[in-house]
Amino acid sequence: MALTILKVGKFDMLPELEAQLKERGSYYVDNALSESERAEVRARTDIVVASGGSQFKAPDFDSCPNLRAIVCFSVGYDGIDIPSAIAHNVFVTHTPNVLNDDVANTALMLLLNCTREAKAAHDYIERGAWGKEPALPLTTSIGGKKLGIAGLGRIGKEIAARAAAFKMEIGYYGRHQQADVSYRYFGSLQELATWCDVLLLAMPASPDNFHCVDRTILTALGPQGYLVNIARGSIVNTADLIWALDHQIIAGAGLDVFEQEPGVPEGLQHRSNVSLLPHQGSATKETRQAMANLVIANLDAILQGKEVLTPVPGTRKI
Ligand code: 8YV
Repeated sequence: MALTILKVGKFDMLPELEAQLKERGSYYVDNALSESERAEVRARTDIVVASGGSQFKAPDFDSCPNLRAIVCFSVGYDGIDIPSAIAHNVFVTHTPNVLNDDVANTALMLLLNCTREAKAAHDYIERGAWGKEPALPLTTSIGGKKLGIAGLGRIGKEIAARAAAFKMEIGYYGRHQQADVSYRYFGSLQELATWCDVLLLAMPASPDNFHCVDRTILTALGPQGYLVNIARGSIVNTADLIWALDHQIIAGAGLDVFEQEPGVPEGLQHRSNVSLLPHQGSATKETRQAMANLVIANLDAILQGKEVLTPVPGTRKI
């Protein structure tokens, strides 16, 4: 029987990955199907291809009784109901490590863009202001400043290494202190926010950290402090962030991720101290290709009965 492969969630599928999926089975896009087509296709779906923003919950598992695997074209899998996957003996794979460098580079790009107000400087040139209007206001140096990383995992460590090269002092918060890490540890997000000049979010999203960056944390970060988020929009209470920017509770922000993607609230836009990216962390040709290769390597391992390369922790390996 030919394989049925279903893309779930709105994300940009790499054409090379789509072509390789089509070589392995009949390929469907969930949100392009009518309700009746969707029910019919889901009833015979073997493989779901998902991404960081895809949602796949208990009723979705029920609608796909033949599902063997969910292969994620992303490191994040916060929209997937992992306990249901385990209960249904479904493989779930993701793409860790291959995107660490580009996501860490994006974090530093946002950090420099917002502290040095790169957008305002670019606009100044483009409107012909250089030499005509007063010079731009002086900006903020990151050298010697304290970077507080919330979530010192694979990506957080790459960010720390880069920030150390920019002469920043590093501290981190996570559930546990890491024995092999010499950076200063903080036992709570609030203590980290109080200590640091830049609060950088690099942890996976979970129900536990929904909106954990709120008025209290932003107030602790303070009027000289910057927030950088390359993790997930759900971690930050957006209304509180807009309030903090409106009232100079913090100095600025660099954001790659948002609560309702695609889309950025007006209240975050058109500010010289806020740098915005439309979820570009892993969006280079090289990294997306490496992610696609890992998706296919995992899928082929599943189809050949071999151990998967990068299972989501706790899920089926063979
Ligand atoms: C992209 C990401 O959103 O890997 C993740 O978790 O958020 C990003 O790499 C995306 O999943 C690529 O399709």
